[in-house]
Amino acid sequence: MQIDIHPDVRSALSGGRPVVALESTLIAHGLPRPSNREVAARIEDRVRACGAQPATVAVLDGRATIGLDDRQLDRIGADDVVKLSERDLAVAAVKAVDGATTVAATASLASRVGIRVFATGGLGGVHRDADRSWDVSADLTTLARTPIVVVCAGVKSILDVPATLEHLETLGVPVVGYCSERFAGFYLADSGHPVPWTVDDAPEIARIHQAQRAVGSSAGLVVANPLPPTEQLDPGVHDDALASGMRQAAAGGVRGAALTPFLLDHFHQVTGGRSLDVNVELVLRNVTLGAEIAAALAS
Ligand code: PSU
Ligand code: MN
Repeated sequence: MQIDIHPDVRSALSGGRPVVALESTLIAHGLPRPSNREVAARIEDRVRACGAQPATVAVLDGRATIGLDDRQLDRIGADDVVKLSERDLAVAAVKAVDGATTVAATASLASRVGIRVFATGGLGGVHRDADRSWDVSADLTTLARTPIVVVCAGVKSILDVPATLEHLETLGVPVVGYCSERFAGFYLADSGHPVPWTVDDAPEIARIHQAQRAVGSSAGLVVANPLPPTEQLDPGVHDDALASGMRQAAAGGVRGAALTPFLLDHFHQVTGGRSLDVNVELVLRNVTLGAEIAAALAS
């Protein structure tokens, strides 16, 4: 697959300066239009304000693109963009389509060009009905063989969180909580589950990433960065929105790749936009930490 690297990203990488990869599925399918485009800009601006180079990843005309200019961000924020996981990249290349990359596809492409830190909202994971649907996000299997730090607010609360944590353990992907003993619950500060390890600062995370290489691991590192309780979605509102969203998805036969965008949109509607504010806030916090980790790795 042809990989185009934005000149600013290329010079940051060759100069050993901090770079933070960002995913485009979050923009294209995780946030409502048209505010998604403005949020994409805010996320990139935050990375720059923290002294790092943003590298939003997408597929444009079938070419993997690492670092997007304004017009390319417009294309990702528009209507007719498909959702590409890692397995779709080769097909998308041959069909020369525009596509937004998931955590799996973004991590894979970013790592391939030497980016070591990636910040996003929530990872994909094991869905609640996975015992019947087999719906387990490729985000997990990709992270098992992709040496990149992924800063997230845990996994989407629509998933089976304990099953996802178990699966990450099986796959050999370490999970650390940033300044917290609790695994972040995406819209909520606490998913209700503990993390195996707690880390206190960005340099420690950078050292763990390096130590993984030293012990011969090619796995990623999940850094769960919980919202402070004051910033989270009201837990009661959250649980009601989740229950009604799951019912509607089941009734409408929504499943597979369409389920995440459907449920996120449902949350945005039933919370009157509050979930969107929380979603944006948690991504901004994650990219801030991502920039600190990238700086620690660069120094
Ligand atoms: N979390 C969000 N919004 C999103 C996603 C995660 O808050 O849009 C996306 C990510 O791109 C993640 C993908 O990789 O959902 C997982 O999709 P699936 O469950 O179909 O693998
Ligand atoms: Mn899935």
